[in-house]
Amino acid sequence: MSETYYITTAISYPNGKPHIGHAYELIATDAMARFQRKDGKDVFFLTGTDEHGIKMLQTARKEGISARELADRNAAEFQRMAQVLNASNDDFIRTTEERHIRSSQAIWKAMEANGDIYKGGYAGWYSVRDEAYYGEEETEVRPDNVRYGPQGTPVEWVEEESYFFRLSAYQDRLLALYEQNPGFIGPAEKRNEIMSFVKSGLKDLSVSRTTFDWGIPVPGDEKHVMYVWVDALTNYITAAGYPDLQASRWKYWPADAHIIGKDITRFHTIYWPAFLMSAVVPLPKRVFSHGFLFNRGEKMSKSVGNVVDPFSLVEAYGLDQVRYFLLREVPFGQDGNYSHEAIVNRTNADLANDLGNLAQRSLSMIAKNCEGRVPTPGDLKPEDQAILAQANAALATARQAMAEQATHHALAAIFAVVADANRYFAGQEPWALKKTDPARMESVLYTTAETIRRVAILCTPFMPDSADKLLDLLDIPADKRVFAEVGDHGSLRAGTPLPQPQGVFPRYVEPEAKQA
Ligand code: ME8
Repeated sequence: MSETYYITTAISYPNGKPHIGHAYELIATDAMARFQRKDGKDVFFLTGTDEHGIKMLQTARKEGISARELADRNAAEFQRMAQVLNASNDDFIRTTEERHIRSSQAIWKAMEANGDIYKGGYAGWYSVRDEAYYGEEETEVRPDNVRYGPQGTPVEWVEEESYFFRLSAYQDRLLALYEQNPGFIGPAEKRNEIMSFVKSGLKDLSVSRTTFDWGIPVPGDEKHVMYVWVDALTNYITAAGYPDLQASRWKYWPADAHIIGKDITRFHTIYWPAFLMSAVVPLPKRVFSHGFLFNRGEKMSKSVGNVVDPFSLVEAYGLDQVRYFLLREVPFGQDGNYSHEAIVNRTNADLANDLGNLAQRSLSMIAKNCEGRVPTPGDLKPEDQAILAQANAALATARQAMAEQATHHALAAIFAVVADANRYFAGQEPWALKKTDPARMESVLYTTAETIRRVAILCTPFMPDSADKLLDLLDIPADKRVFAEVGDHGSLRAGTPLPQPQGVFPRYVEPEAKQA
């Protein structure tokens, strides 16, 4: 039986349409899921929507519809986005589903049974936007006379009866967790930040609300609904079958990686492991916080309004171009910018010029000069062997990088092979060899096509459709498009007939230039 690998995105708030930040997270997580599948693992990849909480209720009220209608309408948009982005998620969870209500109530009862839930009164500075209470010292009154919380959102004084989770009791166990499992939080800077926050002391957490009812009822006290983050975080075990530990999917838990944005790191690295420890459920292996994407350095968000819609981005540049750009250009874990120029430069240079042209030129030569069949190589020279070995080494580098969610490093290693393969091809001048040494020409064309095969397999997690088109041109069967086939033993067989070559990566041309 193959090793399992469970990876998740955050679940998005469907109080608006999906934006580029959501697309970014989904694309990155999809590439990671696909990468592990290509490496032979039994992968479970989860995404979904976080449908409860006061924010949903407020937006719904503003629009004159019910929270459920709002959730239904926008959850459909998130599902459509997953399709348009070619996400390979195995499930899409909605927190309003019956299975999730059952699971959230079960984890609540488990935490209660462990003595970690008690009733009290709560008064504090509450941010509606963050759905979080903050200590007075975390807030500040700005010149506009409004008090703001640490995320820069307005806070108000709220008093209510509330259940509490004994988070303070978990401080030492959490610190031990971070100490003993340095990989639990990535990137490393985030780990340091969280450790010093936890060291500064944890307060018990208010985990129920009575001021509204759009949430999961607290078992045994139905005038309370659960604080949305208790319900939201639980999605990750719901999808694995919790509380049914005999469920066929329970084998996937604990998750190998939760991929989330930096603004929700505390929820995932402090609350979530504490809830799980309390409920006696194993902890996820890793939480990785990626950065925020900005449009030319400007912050995008639903409330700010300068949202760039992922659907139009894909329409303008092409899906695999957008996927490649986001995963290659921005170091995963850091904030990044994108702009029209950056997308066009990056994809024209790397995809159209480097990979696209190399494939087009070499495969056209094969079509013309080798009767459209895989050429027959003679003894390979050191320079031929070097480029093939570099492709094999890129797999090792990519594996290492993807284990740390460094998609940009993985792609850099793969595209370094492409750049060197172009130099190799230009340096060997197969068009000149055609007259002087046709046998050597065949070796060079073979080596180039074989390098493209390896690179294309390595590209499948990142640009699934385009990589498959390249592999179609090399007549590689579907079951051979896996990492185990990258090395020499999977090499192209001389004499195999190949289809007519076709361009795979069109150049982006400005619409004005097209008309002219
Ligand atoms: O936070 N760039 O939902 P959400 C990159 N429901 N990532 C971004 C981003 C940007 N500009 N804006 C948002 C929630 N994100 C909760 C999660 S998980 C149990 C509950 C990321 O719709 C954000 O950091 O506000 C988060 O990981 C994801 O998009 C969903 O954000």
